[in-house]
Amino acid sequence: MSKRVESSTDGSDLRIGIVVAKFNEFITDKLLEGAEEGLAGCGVSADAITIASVPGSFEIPVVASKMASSGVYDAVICLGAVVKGDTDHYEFVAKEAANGIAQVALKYGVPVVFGVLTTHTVQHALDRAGGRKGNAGHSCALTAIETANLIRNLS
Ligand code: INI
Repeated sequence: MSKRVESSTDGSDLRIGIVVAKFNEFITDKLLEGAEEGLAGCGVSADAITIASVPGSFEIPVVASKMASSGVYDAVICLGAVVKGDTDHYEFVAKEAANGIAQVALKYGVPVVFGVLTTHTVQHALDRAGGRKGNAGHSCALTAIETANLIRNLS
């Protein structure tokens, strides 16, 4: 007989860390707003949320690592906006942010959610930060809650 492990979007008993990049702050502020709304909608109280601002998306993994390893947080949400410029810098920042975030999650067994937009234009980022394509911060909040509850139910 197979056994299905269920998850839930009830965040009332969860502690969440958020790491948000200040680079492209006019975009990441909106992602943060979406994430906070999403968490509140899942019943996460404001005092169960810790927000850490970092200079840019490249700095997200090291702070996410500190949070994930602390044992304090059930999930960490990473928010940033990497927008293609005139040089290759964008490629390196985006890759390191994505790889670093994935590594932190696997190393500590804590969901570390990838809410770093990587787009070719500012408009494409704004579309995904509360614009016509929704708010990636909001969907990351739900992903964090669901994955944290799933992990809790597995153990
Ligand atoms: N950081 C971002 O979050 N988004 C970007 O688009 C970006 N670009 O394109 O340069 C960016 N660069 C800064 C980077 O994250 C680091 O803060 C910096 O390199 C210092 O380590």
